[in-house]
Amino acid sequence: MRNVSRLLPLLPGIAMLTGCNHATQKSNGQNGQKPNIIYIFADDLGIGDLSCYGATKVSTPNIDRLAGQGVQFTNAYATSATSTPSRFGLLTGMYPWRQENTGIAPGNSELIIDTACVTMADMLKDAGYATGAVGKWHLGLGPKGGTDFNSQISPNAQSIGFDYEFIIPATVDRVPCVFVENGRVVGLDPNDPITVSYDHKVGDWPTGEENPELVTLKPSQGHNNTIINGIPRIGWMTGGKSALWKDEDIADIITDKAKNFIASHQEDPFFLYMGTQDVHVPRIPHPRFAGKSGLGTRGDVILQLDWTIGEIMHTLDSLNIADNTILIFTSDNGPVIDDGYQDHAYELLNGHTPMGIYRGGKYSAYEAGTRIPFIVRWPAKVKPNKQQALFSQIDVYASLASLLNQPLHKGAAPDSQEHLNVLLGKSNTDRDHIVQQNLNNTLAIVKGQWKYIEPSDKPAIEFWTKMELGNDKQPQLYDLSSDPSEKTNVAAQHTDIVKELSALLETVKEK
Ligand code: NG6
Ligand code: CA
Repeated sequence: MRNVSRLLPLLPGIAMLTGCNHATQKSNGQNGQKPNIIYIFADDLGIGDLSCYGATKVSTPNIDRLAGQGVQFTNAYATSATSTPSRFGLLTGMYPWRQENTGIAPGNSELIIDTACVTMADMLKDAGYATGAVGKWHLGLGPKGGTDFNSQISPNAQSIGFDYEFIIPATVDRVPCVFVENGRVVGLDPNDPITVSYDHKVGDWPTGEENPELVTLKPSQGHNNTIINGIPRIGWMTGGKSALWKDEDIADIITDKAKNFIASHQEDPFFLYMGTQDVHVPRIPHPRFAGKSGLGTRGDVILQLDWTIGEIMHTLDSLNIADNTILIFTSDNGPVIDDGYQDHAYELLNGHTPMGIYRGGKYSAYEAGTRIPFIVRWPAKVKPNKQQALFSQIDVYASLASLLNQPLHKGAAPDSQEHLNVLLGKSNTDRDHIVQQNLNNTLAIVKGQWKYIEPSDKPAIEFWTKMELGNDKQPQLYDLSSDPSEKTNVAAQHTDIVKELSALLETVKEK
């Protein structure tokens, strides 16, 4: 077994951490009764976007059925208010703000998870699982200096514990608009190589900035670089024409890949990590869903997402493996209405409230930034239940390791705590405290009824979306029990609590 200990690059003021030890041994046999595990990250889905969480303007019957058969959390959090860090936190069990370069990744970013790290996928592989990553990735690919999409891309998801990979490299609004399967761009013609840049135009494909007349979906913010399928994206690309995805087919394609992975591993215990592109911008529903929600394309892709979950559930049913499959459905961060395209999402909301009663949204340190829908279904072992305990996605890693009696490797998953009984709805004990992060790495800590947001001199409002980021030069304290919408900062009235929580946050940072 390799035993690599390394120092991670650190943010100023954050103490040194021991790194991860890499798992190389696959444990043998005894897989008989181990449950399959499927973890589905929806993208930018809000706690108010699902009918099982109270939405009335949009209906999500499949996800509602999942919730009705499982444990439905109301106080569960993502680690971060954007995608890359949330995904990093889940898979490494380490708070992303401990490592530099975990912010929103460009489409040509290097793989940001050190291949020496024992990820949750490594841990499950060690426990005898077949592991697959399908859909949105957004953790970078390839070595430092940028991804070369024209040859075998390494490192990739397979370098951090996944046997199989079929991924969207970054986000659907970022180039390159191609799928990568086991390190290769799918459908790439070697005579038409891909070039990608995030700092200057490459090639001669039209851009939103130069050729706005060619655009079928206009940007509202940013999103004015290379036009692919009529949609101007973030970043420039040229080449790889035969490999370009069709936006309206993405849900069908990744759902198919996920179903195939499940079917081909029905005899093994398997771990499927799936990231949907829904409901991130650009929101391009398949014609079957277009116009069906009455709430514009944001609503339509919620229907599409619900269909995807239904397909996964039907697949499990038809293979007769639903009973012993743990199916977790959640979101990587909170919702945003206009995230950069003129899709009329605001005008068409029609009273729909993606944030529920919560303040802020995607990017924000306020509750709607990280308080997400979180549903766990395991029919064989778990009774349907509502779960009000405080829970964080950071704890999924250690909790699943405990379920499988997999000891954590030294240095692995340093922030992940075992809360298996909470995950499975068998206990409702709150985590002592949880920490979340906004776009600017401002940290907030929730403990009991209190939420403290550390002072920050970063902007109060996100430049493009006008989202309240929760940054304030003064400390903020909210009593979530009486003020879940964080309307009144009571820091001045409870200086003792502010002191206690800021000190606690410092100890977490220094851990
Ligand atoms: C922002 C993009 C936004 C989205 C986000 C990442 C602009 C103006 N905004 O910078 O559209 O892509 O990054 O979203 O470019 S995430 O859910 O993947 O974190
Ligand atoms: Ca997201």
